Amino acid sequence: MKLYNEHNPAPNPRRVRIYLAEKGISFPFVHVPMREKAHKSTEFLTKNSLGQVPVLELDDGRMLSESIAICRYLEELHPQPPLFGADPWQRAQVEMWSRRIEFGLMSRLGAVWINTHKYTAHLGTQFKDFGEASRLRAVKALQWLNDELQGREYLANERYSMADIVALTTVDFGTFIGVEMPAELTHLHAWHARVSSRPSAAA
Ligand SMILES: N[C@@H](CCC(=O)N[C@@H](CS)C(=O)NCC(=O)O)C(=O)O
Repeated sequence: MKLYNEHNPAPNPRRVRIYLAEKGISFPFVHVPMREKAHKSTEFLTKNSLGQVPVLELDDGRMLSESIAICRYLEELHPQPPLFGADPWQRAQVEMWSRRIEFGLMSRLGAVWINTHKYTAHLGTQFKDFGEASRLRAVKALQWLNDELQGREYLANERYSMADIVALTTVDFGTFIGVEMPAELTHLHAWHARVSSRPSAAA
């Protein structure tokens, strides 16, 4: 197996790297330099027609895209320790939280990134009003997350899971693009410090 990867601050490949570090799994990474548009090359588009990283290549040549799908596949091969929940209820909780973070926060941050950031200005028309409205919604999502984290150490099942990986990479990407966690969101900051202190967070 090998993973087509991009370095930080790209949040989606980082999800897989953190997952691998938590599991103690390693296999080769192939760097796909996005600044050089390697992810949009004809060759890379045969691996993922969306031109996005990460992509997992199996030993028989099959390709798997989508960071969470990649981690779910690896979870089937390496079930311990469980990062997607240990029973039907726990698995549903991890799914619920991962989807809430992706749809409620990551999609808003993506809109801020594409529509307001100087690094993406060359990609096409930026709809600044939409980007700024998305920034407000992203901050509201952070406030909601802070409230949800009151009295809890982790997002799902009172244990570290894929949902925390998705949230950590998303929150850190927000900071990179200028949507920081407001200082008064103390539960969110405490959770962030907790998950960032794990060695895997350096991935
Ligand atoms: N939902 C996908 C998102 C993948 C994605 O958007 N990756 C970014 C890098 S972090 C990318 O390749 N962006 C280039 C593009 O969308 O054209 C996943 O979870 O893997």
